[in-house]
Amino acid sequence: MQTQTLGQFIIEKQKDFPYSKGELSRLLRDIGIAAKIVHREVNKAGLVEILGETGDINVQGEAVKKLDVFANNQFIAALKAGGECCAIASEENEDIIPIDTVSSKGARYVVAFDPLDGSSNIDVNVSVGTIFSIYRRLSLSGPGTLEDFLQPGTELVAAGYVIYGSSTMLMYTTGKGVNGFTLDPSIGEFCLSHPNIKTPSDGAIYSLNEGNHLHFPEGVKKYIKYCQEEDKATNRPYSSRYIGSGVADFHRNLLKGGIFIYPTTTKSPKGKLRLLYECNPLAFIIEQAGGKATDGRKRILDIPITELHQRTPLFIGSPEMVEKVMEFMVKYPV
Ligand code: P6P
Repeated sequence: MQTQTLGQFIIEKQKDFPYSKGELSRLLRDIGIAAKIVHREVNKAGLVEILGETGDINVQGEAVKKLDVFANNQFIAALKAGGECCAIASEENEDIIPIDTVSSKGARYVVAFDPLDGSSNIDVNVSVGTIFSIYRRLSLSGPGTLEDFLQPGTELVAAGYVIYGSSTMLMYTTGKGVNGFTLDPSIGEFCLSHPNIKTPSDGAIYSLNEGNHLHFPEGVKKYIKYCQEEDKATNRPYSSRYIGSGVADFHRNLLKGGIFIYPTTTKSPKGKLRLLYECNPLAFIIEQAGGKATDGRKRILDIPITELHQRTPLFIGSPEMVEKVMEFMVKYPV
């Protein structure tokens, strides 16, 4: 059977949005184009002078990798050229990037993205990813504004990620399930490979950086101990799997079942991961796949967002695992 390309799929699903004039479809197309260009560069990173650091420090206080800059520029360029969004927010940029071109007149969407999540792993050939979110603008006309991005995750129109790994995959949702596409470099197309993904309700993989154990909340420490206990009836002990590249850890757990936790730590008293760029889009995806995402107490998508680079603790994955760790967080509240 002829596999369906991302473009064909987007057009076919456009009928799910009766009032759509195709803008969202074209926006997803633009993201797919940038992902192919970044794929090409990531896959030859070891061969050309694009590894290593630029010597700059980004707004997150992290060393900027050359591929971070390349990916950031590609997504910004593709979104500007496509004319379907009126502003961009990138994790690599301090402020939003308003778009006020002739082609973006009347654009109804804004896009937030983390251009290359996990980029500290690039130089050691570990999978990295792009995470993107699409919101309807709130401002009425002209270039988009900061307020267009300060919307809770429940207002997301679409979200997705690209994982540049053993193969390059693009996964996304528009609120009607999650579908995955694998890039076939021989034809330069993302082809439907994982239709209507549902994450296992329970799992046997837990992912977190146990180097921070000393400063974890008590509930997280108790949950880790629970994961390590012998109990055949509940498939314990679980396996500890932590790549340190959030998209890669998330993707594995989405498909196999599992839980990813980045709690508060001393170094990150509000959590390390960003609500707008990482947690909301992944939370939208996991919920659409039947999973759960909380900050240890409340649903990620309900968290009010008051600043662009706001951080939050993240507990995300198989619903039964998230519910279990939340029991420990309630029982041991400090
Ligand atoms: P740590 C990468 O910098 C990232 O934002 C996520 O991709 C990843 O899950 C996390 O940080 C790793 O953080 O503190 O464990 O190195």
